[in-house]
Amino acid sequence: MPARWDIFCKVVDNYGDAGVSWRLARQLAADHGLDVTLWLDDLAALSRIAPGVDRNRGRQQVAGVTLCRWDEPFPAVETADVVIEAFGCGLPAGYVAALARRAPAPSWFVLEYLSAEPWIDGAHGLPSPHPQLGLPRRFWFPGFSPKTGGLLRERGLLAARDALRRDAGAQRALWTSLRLPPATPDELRVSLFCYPNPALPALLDAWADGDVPVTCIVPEGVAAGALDAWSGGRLPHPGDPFVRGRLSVCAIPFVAQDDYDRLLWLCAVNFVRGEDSFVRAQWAARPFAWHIYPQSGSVHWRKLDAFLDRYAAGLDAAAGAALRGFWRAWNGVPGAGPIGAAWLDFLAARPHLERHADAWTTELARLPGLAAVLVKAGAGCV
Ligand code: TRH
Repeated sequence: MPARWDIFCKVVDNYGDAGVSWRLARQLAADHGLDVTLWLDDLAALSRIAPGVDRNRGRQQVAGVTLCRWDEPFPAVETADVVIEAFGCGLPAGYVAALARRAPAPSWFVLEYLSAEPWIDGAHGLPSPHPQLGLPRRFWFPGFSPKTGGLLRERGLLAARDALRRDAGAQRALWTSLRLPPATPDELRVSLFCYPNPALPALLDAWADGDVPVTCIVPEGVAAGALDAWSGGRLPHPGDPFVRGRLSVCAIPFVAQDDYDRLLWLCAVNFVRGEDSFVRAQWAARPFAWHIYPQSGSVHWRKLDAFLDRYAAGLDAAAGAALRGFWRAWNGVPGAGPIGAAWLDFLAARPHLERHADAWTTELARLPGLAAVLVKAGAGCV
């Protein structure tokens, strides 16, 4: 009998909470043959990025995972051998009481948010016993060093990426399915996924007025307010791009996670945000820009710099400065220069950034993936 795993997740906002939990659940089932149930309190976001999911069904089987809506009062269910509490969402009281009756005690992990800050190395794996019942529980911090819990990476992911990059027919099929023309050799194809961003209009201007033709692919609804205003009410829709100067803005519907990966693999520059798309851009190994999730007190700027410090460490000084300047302008960091000029520097540094993206991904891929390490820990092997 495969071990039983339960993942609990509450959607705070957007797609990342559901997206990370779903990716982890699918990987545990597909790559490790585990019996996984994902308890999610809201299926709406997931149903947009996992088309097999019916947002109105309380219990369903999708991609080898049992997906259950986390309703309250929570039913009396059999507890699992390994329990993941995603992003410190807490567990239903009755479930915790049932866990306390289990012998031997289950493995219980609190999966935390991703950060590149150095303190993560020391915090990963620390015990965090349940305050009232003393049940053993440990922190699991994803991260970029061998001392952290790693990053989600499916088995065969990079081989699948490379195969798509060699397969012109499969590339055409993807573009056609998104109602996009195939990429031309002279254009720069960028994907755009960001939060509302005051820097966007000036970046669009820079693309429209630039020397290089840019095709900007944006999932419907993303930056819609800014795009509507910038295009004078001609918000693009799938199959109906908006063109100004050298820029075509092409909308696509939200796609399944695996297709989103493919999109990133085929674009020359990827704009990503939050946590999961940020990681996927790194597996795509192309130059990218991260719009970090804004937090109160601007602590996110510290996190942005922590990642930049790690990521830019192996870059030559000029390319590193271009990357830093562009990311800081894109994230509205005080003191950053205008985005248009920062974009030109980023573009000029592109050959360096491309080589570096490849080297960075190769290094990251030497580390075991998050699910693989978690499986060992869940079995008491770490
Ligand atoms: O949507 P996000 O901003 O999600 C989050 C949440 O805000 C969360 O509260 C926060 O804690 C976390 O970020 C850091 O960005 P993210 O993390 O990139 O998640 C987006 C998910 O949507 C990711 O799994 C990729 C997926 N996706 C698709 O599958 N298809 C698409 O077309 C697009 C645009 C995204």
